Amino acid sequence: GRESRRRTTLLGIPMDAGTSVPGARMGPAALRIAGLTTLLRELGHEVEDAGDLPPPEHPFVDMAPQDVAGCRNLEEVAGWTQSIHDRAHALAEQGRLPIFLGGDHALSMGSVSGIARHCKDAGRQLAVLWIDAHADFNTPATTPSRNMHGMSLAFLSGEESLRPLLGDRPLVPLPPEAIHIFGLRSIDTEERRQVQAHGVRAIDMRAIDEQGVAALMRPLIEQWQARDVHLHVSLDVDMLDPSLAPGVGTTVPGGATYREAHLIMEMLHDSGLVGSLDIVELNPFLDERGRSARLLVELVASLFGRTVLDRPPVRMRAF
Ligand code: 5AB
Ligand code: MN
Ligand code: MN
Ligand code: MN
Repeated sequence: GRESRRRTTLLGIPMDAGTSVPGARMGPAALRIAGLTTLLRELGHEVEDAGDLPPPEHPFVDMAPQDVAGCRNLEEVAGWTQSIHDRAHALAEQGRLPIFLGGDHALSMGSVSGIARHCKDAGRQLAVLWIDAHADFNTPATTPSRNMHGMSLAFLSGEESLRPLLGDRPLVPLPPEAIHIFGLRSIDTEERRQVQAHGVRAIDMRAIDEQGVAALMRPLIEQWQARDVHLHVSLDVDMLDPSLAPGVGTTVPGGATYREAHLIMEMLHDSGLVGSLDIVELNPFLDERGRSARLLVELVASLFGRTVLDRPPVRMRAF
């Protein structure tokens, strides 16, 4: 059986300051309406719903003027980053499994940095699986859009120009080997240089087409298990094909199929390594009759142990 009960906390992050298309602020409500809490409880997990994080104060951000110009809604994003970071760090310290309900992908600057800080304190290695059509590795100098949801991974990798977003909180930068992008199919020219220069691993859609999800996920999971990492999964809805999940601002054709997406989640569940999760970029204002929200909730079910048939028990561990 899979009675492994996780102590989860849902935290809504109703932000869309990281984008130029509003609507992702409605994401947490849509995920709740689609039945996320009930479903996790039905799977046997403890669920605490911490509600939505309130919109933060806008702090002063001590960033170089030429970089400020590249960042839309800079102070707002910095405020969110700092308050999300504090909550993420606290939840990790309490041994909870936080599920961050976005909200746009800029929220991961706060969630992952907070988790990274806790992992460092606790002497755990952190690995991040960035499931996304995009690399989110732009900087204020390279961004074609000024949208900060396209910069989160660069920030988390220690990009200096973005460092002021966290104010005086300590930043624990992720080493390149801690990051895997999965599902990549849209990358900007300068961004691609950055990803390659940093040595961040990316599994693109062509690799998924040629080798399949299972063959690509297996070695990653084995490598993470060997190091007993805390795995943070950052799920950007746009990794899915837009025909399945139209409720996103940045659709890119050629995304994951329904079964590919579920298989990723099922394998991650069986790994027993997942310690925190972001569900980001859902824009209910652009959705069709709640389809995208419902699909996401189904995917979370697979990530938290729903199976078609019984399978042998899997290894589980505490936070
Ligand atoms: B998302 C683009 N690279 O920087 C940019 O949805 C798109 O969090 C970023 O992955 C997409 O504006 C950000 C063109
Ligand atoms: Mn993203
Ligand atoms: Mn700590
Ligand atoms: Mn994306």
